[in-house]
Amino acid sequence: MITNLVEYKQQYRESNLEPEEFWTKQASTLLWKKKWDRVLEFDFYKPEVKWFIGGKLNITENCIDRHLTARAHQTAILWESNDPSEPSRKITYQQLSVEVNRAANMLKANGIQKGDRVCIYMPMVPETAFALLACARVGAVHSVVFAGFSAGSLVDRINDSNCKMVLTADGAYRGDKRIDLKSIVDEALKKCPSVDKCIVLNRTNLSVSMQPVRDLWWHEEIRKTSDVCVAEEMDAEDLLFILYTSGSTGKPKGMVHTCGGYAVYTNYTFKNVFQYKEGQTFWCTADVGWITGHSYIIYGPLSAGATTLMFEGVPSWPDMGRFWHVIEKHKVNIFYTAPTAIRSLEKAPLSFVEKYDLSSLQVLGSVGEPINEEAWHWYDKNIGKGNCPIVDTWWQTETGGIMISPLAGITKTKPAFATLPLPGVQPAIMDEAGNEIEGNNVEGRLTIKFPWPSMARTIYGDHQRFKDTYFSTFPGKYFTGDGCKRDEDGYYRITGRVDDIIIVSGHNMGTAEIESAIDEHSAVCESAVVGFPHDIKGQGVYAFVVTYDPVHEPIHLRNEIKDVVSKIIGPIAKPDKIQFVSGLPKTRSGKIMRRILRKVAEGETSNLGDTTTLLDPAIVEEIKKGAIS
Ligand code: 7RM
Repeated sequence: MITNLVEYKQQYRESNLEPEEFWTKQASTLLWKKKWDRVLEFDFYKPEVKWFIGGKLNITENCIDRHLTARAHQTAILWESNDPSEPSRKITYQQLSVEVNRAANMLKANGIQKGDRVCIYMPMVPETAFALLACARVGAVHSVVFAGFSAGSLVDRINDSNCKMVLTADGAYRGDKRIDLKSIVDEALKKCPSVDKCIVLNRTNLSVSMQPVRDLWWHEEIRKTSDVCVAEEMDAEDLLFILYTSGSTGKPKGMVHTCGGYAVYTNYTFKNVFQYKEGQTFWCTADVGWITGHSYIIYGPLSAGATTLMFEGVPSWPDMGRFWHVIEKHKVNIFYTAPTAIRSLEKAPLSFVEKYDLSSLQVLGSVGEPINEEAWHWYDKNIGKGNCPIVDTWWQTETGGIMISPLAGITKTKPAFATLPLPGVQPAIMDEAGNEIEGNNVEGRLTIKFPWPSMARTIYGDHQRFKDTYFSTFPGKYFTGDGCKRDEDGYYRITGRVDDIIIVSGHNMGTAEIESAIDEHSAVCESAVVGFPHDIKGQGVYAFVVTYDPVHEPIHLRNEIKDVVSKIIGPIAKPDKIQFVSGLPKTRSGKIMRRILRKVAEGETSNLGDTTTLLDPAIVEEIKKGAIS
C-alpha cells in the first residue's frame, strides 16, 4: 500500500517504466489458482487487451474464502434498510460464504453453467450481493440492470446478451414508494425468449403471479441447496460481467469486464485511494446497478476484507438527514457519494446535518460528475468538519475502477480537481487535430495511452462499435469522451463530456465550468448549462438554475448570477438566458440529461427523444413551459 507522496511518485514512475513488473506485484497480493504465463498483451489499434494471460482464479475466493481464516466473524456486509425502524443486518464473512455457496448451487440446480448470462434486477438487499457473487462463483456472467429501469429497457438488456435467467424480487422499497419489480419482469419476459428461469426473492410480501416452471421462489430454491460449491476455475480473461451504459446515440452498450484484471485493479484502487485500514466501515451510496456499486460496494471492499455498508433507501427519506443518521448509527469511516446527492442535501437546513455525530468519518469521496467548488467546500466543511480528505475520483463504467484521484490524506487536494492519475494510468491530453498536448496549463480531450488491468475488453456482441467509440477518434489511444485541463501542478480537472463543450464567440467553454461559477451564488443550489443557436455569438449560454428558496425577484437574481459568472470566468461566459426551475432532468444514476435541456434551449419542445430513463419525467413538462425564447 502507498503510505506517502514519495511512495506514490515511486510507484507511479515504476508503473510507467516497468508496467509488467508493477502489476505483477499488485496481482501477487491476490489468490490465484494458477499463476499467469505472461502479464500483458495489447494492441490499441485492433483493439485487443489481455492481462495475466494463462492465470486462473475465482474472484469469490478473493472476496470470501481467503478471509475465512483471519476474519470469519467480522462483518462483511452491513445492511441498512430503507425503513429506519427495520433492524439492520450484519453478514459476517462466514455467513457470506454460506449464502454465496448456497446461491451458487441454486443457480447450478436451475441449469446455469459457466459462461451463461444471468440478469440481476433486484433491490439493494444483501441477497443481491449474494447473487452477483454466486454468478462469479459458478463462472456465469452477471448483467445487473438497475431496478429503476422500465420493462422496455430490461428487454433490450436481456436480449442483447441472451440471458438465460433473471434474478429478481417481488418488489423494492425506495423511500415512501414501492416498485413492483416482478410485474415489470413479467411484462419484459414476454419479449425475452432466451430466459427460461426467473428466481424471485420475497422482499416486500407482495402477491405476485408466478408462471409455472419458469418462476421459482428464492427461499424455496435456497432451502434445497448445500453450502459447499467449489469455485469454478476461471481464466483471467474469462468474462466476469456485462454492464450496460447508455451511449450518446443508439442502444446501450454492454461493457464487458473480465475476471483477472478487474479483480486486481478494484482491489488495488480500493485500498490505495481510500487508504482503507483494517476494521474500517466503508459506505458507497451508489446502487449495485451501476459500476460504482459493482467495484466499490462489492468487489473492491470485499476483496480487501473490508466491512461494506449497503443502503437500500434514498437520501431524502424519511427526511433529508437520512445519510447522516446512517453514518452516526453505523460509525461509518469512509463515505463515498455523488455530487448530485451532495447538492440536493445542501439544500436542506443545516440542522439535518448538525443533529448527528459524524465524528467517525475519516475520508470522503465523490464520483459521477465534476464536483463544483461550492459543493466541495460544503462537503468539506459540514460533513468532513474540515478534517477529512476528499477524494474526487474520476472514472467510467468502461474503466472498471478509479483512474484519476487523490489518495486520501496523501495527495494535496484542490477543489474540483480529480488531481493525479493513479499508478498504472497514463493520461494524454489531445488537441482537436489529434496531437498530444504536452506540458502543464493545457486543456483538451482526455485519452489514456496505455492499458490498465480493469479496462473493458469489448462491447458485448459488437467489437466494431467498441473500436469506433473508444479507439478511432485518436488512433492508438483510448478516448474517454471527457474534456479536461492540466494545471500548473500537473493536476487534472475534468471539465465534463466533450459533447458538453459550447463555443461562444469562438471561445471554447466547458458547461461544467460555467455551472460551477453559477453555483457560487449563495441562492443557487444547482444549475445546468447548455448552448443554444445565437445569431451573433454562434452559440449563446442558456442556464437552468435551481435555487434553495422560491425566487421573488427574478430580474434581480438573474443580474446577480451574471455578475458572479462574469467575475469568476469572465463576461464571455455570462448566461444569455437564465430559466429558474424546481429541478433538473436527471438519469437514474444522477447525471444531468443535457440532451433534453439542449432541445428546450433550441426552442424544440415536441420531439425531446427518449425520456423514459429519467428519474422524474414530470420535470420536463415544467421546463418546457418555462422555456425562454
Ligand atoms: C463512475 C461513473 C462516467 C462519466 C465520465 C465523466 C463523469 C465520473 C467524475 C466525472 C468529473 C469525476 N461511471 N465522471 N466521475 N466527471 N469528475 N470525479 O460515474 O460510466 O456512469 O460515468 O461520468 O464524464 O466520463 S459512468
